[in-house]
Amino acid sequence: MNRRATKAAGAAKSAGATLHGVVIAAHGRHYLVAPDGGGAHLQCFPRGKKSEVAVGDRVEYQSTSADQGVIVAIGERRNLLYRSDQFKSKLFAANLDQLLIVLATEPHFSEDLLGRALVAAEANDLKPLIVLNKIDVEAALPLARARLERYRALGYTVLELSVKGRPQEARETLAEHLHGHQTILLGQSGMGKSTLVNLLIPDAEAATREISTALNSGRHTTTFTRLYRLPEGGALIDSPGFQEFGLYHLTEGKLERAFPEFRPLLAHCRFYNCHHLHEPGCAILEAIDDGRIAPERQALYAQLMHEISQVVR
Ligand SMILES: Nc1nc2c(ncn2[C@@H]2O[C@H](COP(=O)(O)OP(=O)(O)O)[C@@H](O)[C@H]2O)c(=O)[nH]1
Ligand SMILES: [Mg+2]
Ligand SMILES: [Zn+2]
Repeated sequence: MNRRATKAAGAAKSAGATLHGVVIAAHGRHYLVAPDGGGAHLQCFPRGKKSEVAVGDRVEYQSTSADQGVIVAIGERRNLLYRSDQFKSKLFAANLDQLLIVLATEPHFSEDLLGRALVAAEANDLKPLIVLNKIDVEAALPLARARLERYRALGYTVLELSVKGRPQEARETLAEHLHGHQTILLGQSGMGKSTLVNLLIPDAEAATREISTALNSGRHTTTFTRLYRLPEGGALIDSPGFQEFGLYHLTEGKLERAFPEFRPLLAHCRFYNCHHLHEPGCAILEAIDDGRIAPERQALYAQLMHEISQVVR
C-alpha cells in the first residue's frame, strides 16, 4: 500500500477534500469506489441527476462518511463500452484494453456471438483474445478447433485451456496475457467463465458478497458489472449476462473496418461508397468468389449493416 496516499486520504477525509479512486462496481445509481492507495471501498453516488459513471472509470470523489461518498468528476476515458439494443444504449465499462472471449469444446459455442464479439472489439480498439476452454473433453476438441481455424487465420490469438482440468497451466497462460491490462470477459453460459474468474481471483466470491452488500442489491447479485484487480496487476471486468456490446451505434465506416480481412480490399471496390452487399466490382464480393474471404463473414457483415440501419436514433 502507498503510505503517503493513505495518509493524505486520511487528512483529506476530515477536510472534505477531493479524493481519487476507481469505480469497481455499479448497480443503478450506486457505485463502489476503490480509493487510490488502498483502504476500504466507498459507496458513492454521482453528484448530478443523470448517472453517467461506468465501471473502470477513474473518479474524483468527496467522502461524506467513513464508507460513503459523492462522485464529483470523471477522469478522461480511453474508451467506453455500451450495452445497447435497438432503442437505447447504456454505458457500462470504461478504460479497457482487451476483450477475453471464453468459448468451450462443449456445449457448442455460437459462432455468431463470437463474430459479433470480434467486431465489437475491433470497433472499440480492444485487443480480442479467444479462450477455447475444456480441451480435456477430447471427443469435442477436433470440431471446436476446426471451427476456430478461420479466426486463427485472421490473426486472432486462441488460447487452448482446461481451466478445471489443468488449472495451474491455465493460470500461467492467462496471467501472461492479462498481466497489466484491463480485460473484459465475455462468454455464453456454460463455457467456464465463473471457473476462470475463481481461478484468477481467489477471493472473487468474498468480493462479490462485499459488493452486493455495499450496493444493497440483495438478490440481484449476479446482474451487476464488477471489476476485480488481478494479483499481478491489471484487472478483470465481469458483466454477467452480457453477450453483446457496442454494435448498434456503429457507423458503416467503422463496421467495414472491423473485419480485418476486408481492410486491405476496401480501396479496391469500383464505387467509392460501395456497401459490399451486391454492388458490381465490389472487391469484397470478388474475394468471396475466389475463396479469399469466407462467405459467412460477409453474411455477418450484411446482417450487422441491416441491424444498424434499424436503430432508432
Ligand atoms: N471438463 C471441463 N469442465 C469445465 C472446465 N471448466 C469449467 N468446467 C465446467 O463447466 C461447467 C460450467 O462452468 P461455469 O464456470 O459455471 O461456466 P459459466 O456459465 O461460463 O460461468 C461447470 O460444471 C464447470 O465445472 C474444464 O476445463 N473442463
Ligand atoms: Mg457463470
Ligand atoms: Zn465493396
